[in-house]
Amino acid sequence: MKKVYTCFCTDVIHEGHRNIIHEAGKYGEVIVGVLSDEAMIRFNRFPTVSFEERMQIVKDIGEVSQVMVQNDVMYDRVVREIRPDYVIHGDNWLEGPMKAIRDNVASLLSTYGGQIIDVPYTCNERVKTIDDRIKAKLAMPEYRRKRLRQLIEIRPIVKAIEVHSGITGLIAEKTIVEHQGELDQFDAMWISSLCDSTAKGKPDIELVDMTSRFRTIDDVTEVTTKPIIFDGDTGGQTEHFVYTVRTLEKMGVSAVIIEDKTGLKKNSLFGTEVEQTQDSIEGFSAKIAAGKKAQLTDDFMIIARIESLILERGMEDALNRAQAFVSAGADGIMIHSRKKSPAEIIEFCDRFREEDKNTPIVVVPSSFNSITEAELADHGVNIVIYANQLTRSAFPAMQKTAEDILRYHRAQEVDSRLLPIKDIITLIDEI
Ligand code: SPV
Ligand code: MG
Repeated sequence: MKKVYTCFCTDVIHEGHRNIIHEAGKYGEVIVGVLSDEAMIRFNRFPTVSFEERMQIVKDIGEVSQVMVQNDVMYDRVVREIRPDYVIHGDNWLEGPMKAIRDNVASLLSTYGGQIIDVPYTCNERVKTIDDRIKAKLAMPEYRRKRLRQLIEIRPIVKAIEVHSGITGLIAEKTIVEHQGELDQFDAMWISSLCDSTAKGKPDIELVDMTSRFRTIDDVTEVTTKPIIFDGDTGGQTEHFVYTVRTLEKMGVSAVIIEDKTGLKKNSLFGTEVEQTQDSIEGFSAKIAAGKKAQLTDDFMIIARIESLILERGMEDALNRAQAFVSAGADGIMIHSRKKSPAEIIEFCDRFREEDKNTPIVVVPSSFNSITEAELADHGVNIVIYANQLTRSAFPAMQKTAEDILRYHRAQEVDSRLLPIKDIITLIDEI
């Protein structure tokens, strides 16, 4: 009997999957791989049911003779282990980032004469409705909120990108790339105070009020499913912060990061060039404790951001504060630096990890941008935030377009740099 292999990364079995199984059965014994959660997150979306349930729904299909775990998006291990005569898949992998997976399978099968079967991808209203429902579930506050904690458990390092609108949210949500045989995407979104303020043409001094910041969150949550880390600046008055915590939780935000500054907050990347006041350990610990007491779910995280390195108060001060803020109830520590070299961040992480193996560490490598995600993970970092790169890339592009239209008195010269009209009108999904 010939072996026919297919891999499923789905929470439900719909007619498209049944069609694949049916076609597979015509060629031999059907073996189905279920993609592990970790692999699924990298190239598809977060599962809405547990891995065990996903295994079970495949086992329950009568025509399936064997179910196995597929731990990687690429098929190397699977093909080595079972040497399938055929690998069957929907023909949607003939283009886009998934083509890399098909290429991987084709090259593996070619070594012993195995074959790929591409079946027409089932794309109809019924399948689309199922897909929309799964996305809608992922976007619901109770599912979205807990996902950051889940990702910290699963991912070697959680990657967040800055968003400040529906459209930047869509970029964070949908961008997936293939690079050197690996598929990857962002895990989470960062609602930066700098970029949220900049998008409104305002300075990053807590001038854009919370109600307006919540509107930005609304715009983002309307069109995305990924978890949100909110830049809460100083958290404001403790009496106000407790309300902010409740609202963020209600909106399905996973974490707020507040920084240990007080008075008029300026952006950290100014460092000591402007006057900035660091809060006392006692004052900031009390704010964290009040926030933790106010929160209603176990999912929500309050992350304490330490500004000692930014304000040149030294490593010992940063480490003391980290310990104190964790004792006060912080669910994570963000350590910031504006040095070009990552040395002080690495030292902090290594020394913090000597004492504390578990509390998540967050970093924002805007200045120390040479360090890779893998290096950060090696030093115990759990979350990396790309805090402003989308805004900084859009601004020069828009400015140049505006200048060139003025320069040439028409728009023809800029057109080749623009998103085609067809793409912009089809960019937004309709329900
Ligand atoms: C932000 O993105 O608003 C931040 C990070 O707080 S930084 O701008 O580096 O201070
Ligand atoms: Mg900020």
